[in-house]
Amino acid sequence: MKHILTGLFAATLMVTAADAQQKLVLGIATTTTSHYGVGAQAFLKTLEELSDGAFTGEIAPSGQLGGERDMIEGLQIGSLDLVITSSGPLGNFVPEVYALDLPFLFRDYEHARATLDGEIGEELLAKIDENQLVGLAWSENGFRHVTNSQHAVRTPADLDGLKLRTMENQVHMQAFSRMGAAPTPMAFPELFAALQQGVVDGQENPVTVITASKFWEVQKYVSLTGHVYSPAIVLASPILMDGLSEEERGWFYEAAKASVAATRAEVNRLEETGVALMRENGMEVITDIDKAPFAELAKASYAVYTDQYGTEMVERIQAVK
Ligand code: EAX
Repeated sequence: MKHILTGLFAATLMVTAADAQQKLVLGIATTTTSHYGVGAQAFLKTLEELSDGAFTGEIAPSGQLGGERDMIEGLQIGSLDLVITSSGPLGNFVPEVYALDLPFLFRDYEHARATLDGEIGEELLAKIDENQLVGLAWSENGFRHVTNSQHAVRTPADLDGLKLRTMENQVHMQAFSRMGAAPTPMAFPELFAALQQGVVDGQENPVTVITASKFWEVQKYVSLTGHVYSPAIVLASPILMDGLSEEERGWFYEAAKASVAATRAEVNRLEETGVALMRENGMEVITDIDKAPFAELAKASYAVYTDQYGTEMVERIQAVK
């Protein structure tokens, strides 16, 4: 089904590419009303306005075109035009990006946004552009928290033996095995069913994703561990971008900026309202977490990045005010 759909979209693109008007497809793993959905709508609306209707687009939500790793591959082969994705699977394509996935690195949203909007963010976008992808702008998923169906998690000992779905990300897997869980990497579109069927006991995601995906239907406990900041990114297909004029490319970068602003505003809103929403839907929210013992164990995962690239980037990120 996935492949038939991708084929269909590719065929549509081939027809419309010859016309003056290009219809684009933008994929997201979450729903149309999620923070990415809001960002995707802002992207397409801004692009349509700037281009006077020459570029229009539609959103392929909820992993219809596959998981985030599949969609990134789709950009590289040109079966998909645009993706808003977490950085989760991106390190598999551009290992330098793992620097952003290190647990307990960013102090707060301000620190993360300043880093991504500054020279470090620019440098990493340039690295992405060297790997058959176009990084238009860093966006946001949010600080991630652990949810599960078994018991309240307050300490690393409470993670012991929990089968916990992680993203397909070496840093995250390493961090969770050090913290005591049994990490099971899995693409996001498979996650809800895996939780429902008890294939895994828990998962970790920001409030944005927990609420958009209604994880309260399959998870009782949420612990506000905030163990890692989860960047997102607006990515474009190099095959699409290479065929554009400089002016047109500029519109895509402008649209990405508008998308990031809309997504961050939605993250802010959900950070304020999300906990109440989770409680209203029956989740037990554990807020009094001592993060120090988690951080101490999780730090071992830094080696996934630093063994290859050293500690300089980590120190530069820590130094961002
Ligand atoms: O990007 O895979 C994940 O857990 C991501 O956080 C989610 O799909 C949003």
